Amino acid sequence: MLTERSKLSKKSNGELSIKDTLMTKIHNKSAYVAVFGLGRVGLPTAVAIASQGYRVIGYDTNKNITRCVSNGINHINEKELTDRIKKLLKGNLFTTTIHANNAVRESDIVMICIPTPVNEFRKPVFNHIESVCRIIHNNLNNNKLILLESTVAPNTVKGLVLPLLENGKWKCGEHFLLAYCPERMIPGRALTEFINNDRIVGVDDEQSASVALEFLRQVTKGKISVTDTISAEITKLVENTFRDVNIALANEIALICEKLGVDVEKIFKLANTHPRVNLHKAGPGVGGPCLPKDPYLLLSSKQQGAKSSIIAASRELNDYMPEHVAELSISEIERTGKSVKRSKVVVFGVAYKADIDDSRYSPSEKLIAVLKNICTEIRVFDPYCDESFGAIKFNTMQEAVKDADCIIIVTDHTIFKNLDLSKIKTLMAPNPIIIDGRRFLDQEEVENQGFIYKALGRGRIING
Ligand code: SAJ
Repeated sequence: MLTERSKLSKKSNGELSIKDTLMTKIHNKSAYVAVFGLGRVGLPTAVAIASQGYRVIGYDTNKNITRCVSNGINHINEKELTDRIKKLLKGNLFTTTIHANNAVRESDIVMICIPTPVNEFRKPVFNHIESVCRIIHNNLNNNKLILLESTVAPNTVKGLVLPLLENGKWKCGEHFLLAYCPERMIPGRALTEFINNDRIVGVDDEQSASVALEFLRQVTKGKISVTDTISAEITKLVENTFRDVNIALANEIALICEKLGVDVEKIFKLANTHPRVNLHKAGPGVGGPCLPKDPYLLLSSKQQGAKSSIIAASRELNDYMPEHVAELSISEIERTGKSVKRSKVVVFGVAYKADIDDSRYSPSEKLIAVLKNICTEIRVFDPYCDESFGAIKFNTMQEAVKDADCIIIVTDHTIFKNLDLSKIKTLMAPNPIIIDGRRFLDQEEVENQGFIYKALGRGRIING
């Protein structure tokens, strides 16, 4: 056991090496952990680590979030999180601060869980990371392990984080250790996924490797693969780009199927019987804080002159999907002979995916923006989200559909799978339309109830 002092290596002046100092603190759980960013990644991360017996201090630039969390109020709709936060606050294992300097000074391990957006030109914005690195540099009062969890453009650790942390004063390996361990948790199951998922750790020196690995082993249960920092950065981006490109493929096939009068779902089911084919799902677009942005972080390293077209084309296609859903809706309204301008359209779902309250970069945002230019009254119904993207928000489905001409199912919330069609029909205006962005409903059943029905990726079925 490394905790035995006899086995600890000492520097020439008799002090313990940075590696052994941190290893000891990690083993006996006396290491204090600061988590920068208490969002959908940082908060579950802080809670998961504090639950393992480490003292965690959370910091967020948004003072409102810090205040809520310190009062046990969870701003994230995650199972278990609220109860755990209250318990940890009570047990003094988790505290928050509005003073970034203190958070660094009081900690042995600093975890960075902050956003890494792209700008209007789809280039990475580094100010958040730069600012945290400067704060750490200015408050490096003892040996620390710095763990970057945020998704970043290739070479951010070596080219930006490391120089900012050292900045002529400190040395990695001597005063601090540095590792990149991108998060892999899916919103909605963040706590469980933090603990159980396999992880990648990027490190460029042996000491950082040993200490980061040891810490992660203490707080997670999945398999950990160690590599260099740039490989870890690219791997993280590739994971989300893989998903985005595959969704784009599914969407492109859906558009083709619509034109050919077949059902994309049927085609995918047949194709997926091949042992090496596993198609993603076509839908009304790709949202969330990661997939719409991460492919651009990967492309931002294209200065090297690598030829690339699939990734950008996939992004464009996925970005086009909400527009396509708007086009489907408008053409169905026109077919009824109604005035599109005067039609009342209800968007079902503003969350970017099923059964969560997160509406960041949701396809509904663009869909509503397009429809608002054409129709006078756009309504939204989403029991999970407060957001309305400028449309009129209704709290019940009954109110939302009253006298409406068209419903558009955008989010794949489970509740939209089992709609009470006969009731909805009685509430809506004559010749009601349902545009099904998720192919949730059975065409025959919907049409038998007296609706006009159009599903994304499902042409007028002519061949069974
Ligand atoms: N979507 C489709 N078709 C599909 C799958 C998803 O249209 O077949 C849409 C969803 O409706 C949603 C969007 O894609 O709008 C993104 O959803 P998602 O579940 O693919 O991704 P996120 O952003 O919630 O989480 C992803 C995850 N990455 C991967 O699965 C590779 C998660 O593990 C990461 O931690 C997260 O990004 C992140 O933070 O990077």
